[in-house]
Amino acid sequence: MLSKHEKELLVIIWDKMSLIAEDIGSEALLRMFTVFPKTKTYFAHLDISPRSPHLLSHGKKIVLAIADGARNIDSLTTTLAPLSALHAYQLRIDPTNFKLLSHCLLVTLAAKMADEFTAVSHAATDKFLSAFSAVLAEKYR
Ligand code: ZNH
Repeated sequence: MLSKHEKELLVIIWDKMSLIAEDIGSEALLRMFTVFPKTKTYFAHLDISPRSPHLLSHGKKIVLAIADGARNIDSLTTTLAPLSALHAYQLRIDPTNFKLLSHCLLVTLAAKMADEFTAVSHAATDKFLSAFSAVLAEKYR
């Protein structure tokens, strides 16, 4: 589904984003909470106000998990198995939410990367986040 070129591009993009993981992740989360307020219900136990330590640390975890996925794109199912189980059995996140966060991640990348976020990068990232979300949602079946 993803070409060799796209896979290489994704590793480059997410390695770069890993360097500013707190910024990218927290911005994507804030966008999600603002545009889709129901998503906040999962984080009632955390302080998710802008730049709060929880928001930054959680944002960082998300970006690093995605970067890890990009580096292991041909074995996403095994790489993400623990994360998938966590979201399905423990956190019980309704899988429709994965699409919402993916969308907000795309918007965040577009805003941060500006001209560097080419149509090719956009398409590759969109496909990758869909695949990532599908794996996260796998355990619900
Ligand atoms: Zn999630 C957690 C990732 C989506 C909700 N996450 C988490 C973590 C990670 C993640 C890495 C950590 C883990 C540990 O610690 O071990 N996510 C992720 C990703 C994604 C996601 C990558 C996509 C792409 N999530 C999601 C969504 C939601 C969520 C959509 C909702 C809305 N998570 C969550 C929660 C948690 C998590 C709630 C827990 C937090 C705390 O800290 O408590």
